[in-house]
Amino acid sequence: MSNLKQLFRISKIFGAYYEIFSYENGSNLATLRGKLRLESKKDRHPFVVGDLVYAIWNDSTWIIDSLVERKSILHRKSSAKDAHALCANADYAVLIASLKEPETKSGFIDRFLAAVSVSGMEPILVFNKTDLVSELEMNTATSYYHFLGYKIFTVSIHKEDSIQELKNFLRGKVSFLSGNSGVGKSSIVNILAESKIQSTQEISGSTSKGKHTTTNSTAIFLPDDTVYIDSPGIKEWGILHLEREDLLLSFPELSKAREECSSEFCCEFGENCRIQEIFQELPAERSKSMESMLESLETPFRTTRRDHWNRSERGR
Ligand SMILES: Nc1nc2c(ncn2[C@@H]2O[C@H](COP(=O)(O)OP(=O)(O)OP(=O)(O)O)[C@@H](O)[C@H]2O)c(=O)[nH]1
Ligand SMILES: [Mg+2]
Repeated sequence: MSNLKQLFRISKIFGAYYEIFSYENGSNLATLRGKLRLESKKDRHPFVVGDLVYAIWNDSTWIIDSLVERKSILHRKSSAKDAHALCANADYAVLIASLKEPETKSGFIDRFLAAVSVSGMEPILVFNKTDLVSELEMNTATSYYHFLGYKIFTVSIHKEDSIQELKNFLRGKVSFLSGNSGVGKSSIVNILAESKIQSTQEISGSTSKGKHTTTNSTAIFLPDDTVYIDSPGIKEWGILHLEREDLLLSFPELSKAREECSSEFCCEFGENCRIQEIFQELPAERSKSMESMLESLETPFRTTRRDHWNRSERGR
């Protein structure tokens, strides 16, 4: 094997080890070069799944030498700690949602869309488990997002045609699949990849929630340059890495109003504020969702009822 640098994509991360893949060299384990290891001590997450890196074959191992500039990166941030990078260089950030078992709340969808709006990825909404709800319920849940212009798929793992349509759309692209635990991310990836690569597990009967079956993000490569990245279920999508303006602009209804702002776009809801006027006209769910996101920015680290409960439990 030559000592030349070869380009790979990071497909999985296990502590200090990286699984890297290229169509030419297949899947390999790699470690970081000393210099990068030192840098990684400062930054807990120097690399993320989806990153493109150069690696060198040295002494029977692949050593990651450098990172290629990212064209997109998706984060979430729920606490004072660093924002958590979820995936880099994906073309599509695909939210897998379901209306039942478990229910993906519209507030979660809006937080996902806000985070994606600053990521450089295109958001795609996939409503799974159509077999569990009526057509009317599904249309009610999706119609407003359709109206806003988002790309939407309604699918079920029990309806092959629906997944085929999604597959055609994702062909040749890098797609990061995300969503609550149990919505069917791994089940869909297995059908898309035509292989039972990812483990799946039944929803808990008592809570209708998933069991966090997938614990590590994994990129799956198809021969036609299509890449699917399956990821662990997320409970809450923290948006604390966003600015107030990013949040407001993430709503297409409000970003349109920007052109009509009489003064500089200040986002302070001043006198004659066009954004403020449009805010009043939003459907109840949407304005509740935006208010909740703005409130998280203002009181980012407030204790939740659960924190309070945990502390009093510990105190006993
Ligand atoms: N009825 C129905 N069940 C589905 C559908 N898609 C997935 N499921 C079931 O939902 C359960 C959870 O699916 P998974 O694919 O493990 O969910 P996941 O999103 O990967 O969950 P985590 O890895 O925990 O984040 C499994 O029992 C699947 O068989 C669907 O379209 N309809
Ligand atoms: Mg899974």
